[in-house]
Amino acid sequence: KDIALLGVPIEVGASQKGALMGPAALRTAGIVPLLESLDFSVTDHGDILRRELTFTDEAPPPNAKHYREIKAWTGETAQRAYAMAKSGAIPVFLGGDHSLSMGSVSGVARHWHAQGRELFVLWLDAHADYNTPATTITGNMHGMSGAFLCGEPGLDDLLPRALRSPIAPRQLGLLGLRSVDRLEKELLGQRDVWIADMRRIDEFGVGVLIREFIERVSARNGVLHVSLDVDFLDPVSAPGVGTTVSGGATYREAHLVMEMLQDSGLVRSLDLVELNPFLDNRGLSARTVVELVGSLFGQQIHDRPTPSNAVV
Ligand code: DIR
Ligand code: MN
Ligand code: MN
Ligand code: MN
Repeated sequence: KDIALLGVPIEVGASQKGALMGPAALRTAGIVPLLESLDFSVTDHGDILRRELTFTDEAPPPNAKHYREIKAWTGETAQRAYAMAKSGAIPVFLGGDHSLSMGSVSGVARHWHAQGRELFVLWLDAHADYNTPATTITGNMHGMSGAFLCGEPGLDDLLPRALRSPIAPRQLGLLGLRSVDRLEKELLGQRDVWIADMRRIDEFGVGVLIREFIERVSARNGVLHVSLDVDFLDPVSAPGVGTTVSGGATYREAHLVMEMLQDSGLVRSLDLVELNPFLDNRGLSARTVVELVGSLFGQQIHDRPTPSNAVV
């Protein structure tokens, strides 16, 4: 059981500065000893360094702020993600804003594609992050990651073809939504993305919904990448994020999601993104996220036997 950690301190994908401190806060909150206590062998690869990135000087597409910088991060992150996944470890990406997932998911998807396995992506987020340069209001690229990964047009040169491995919209699941832009909603409505917004969570409960998504993955013998945006959580449990939206997942709902994902045995990689320690309350959000990581990787309140049939 190997876990490989990589810090990706990118912050220009979001409007607020400070997410570059996320990896340090997650380490301070004890992510390494926690994973070791769960019997993982953890290799911390440190952070990608901005000064080691290669910047191009092409003309950026319209409505994509800091395109050239994000392109540099995405290329490096995708290569590192591919190598980490290929090594057999579970890659965990410490963000950094959500634009980092354009690289992390591309890299792990390329690995699983080469193995003949479909990679599903569970996006835990208040936002859909399904904007393109044609639908975005803000131009912030952390709001475009999901659309990019599904091959939507507008950011076609962000990653060289050899490093790209788009997923089909039906391989993407969005859980926790409560803030979607008008044109973004229109685009999503035309795609086969699995969506459980807060309304569905309120009505059916998060357990029923996560089981539904897990069944979609196992029905295709897929594997799963989890992309956790801190704003998935209600700001009461996690105020340290640039775009808080009230009415989010409770502390216990989030843990149940993680516990059920662990039971599924499908999770092969993870992003922890948008943590902004500068906006936080004495490390509360970093500690909450690290506790969720514990549930995702096997920490139990009361030791249950390994479920004989994980999904039912
Ligand atoms: C908004 C907010 N939909 C945008 N997005 C995100 O800027 O595209 N906020 N991801 O965290
Ligand atoms: Mn996000
Ligand atoms: Mn968000
Ligand atoms: Mn975001």
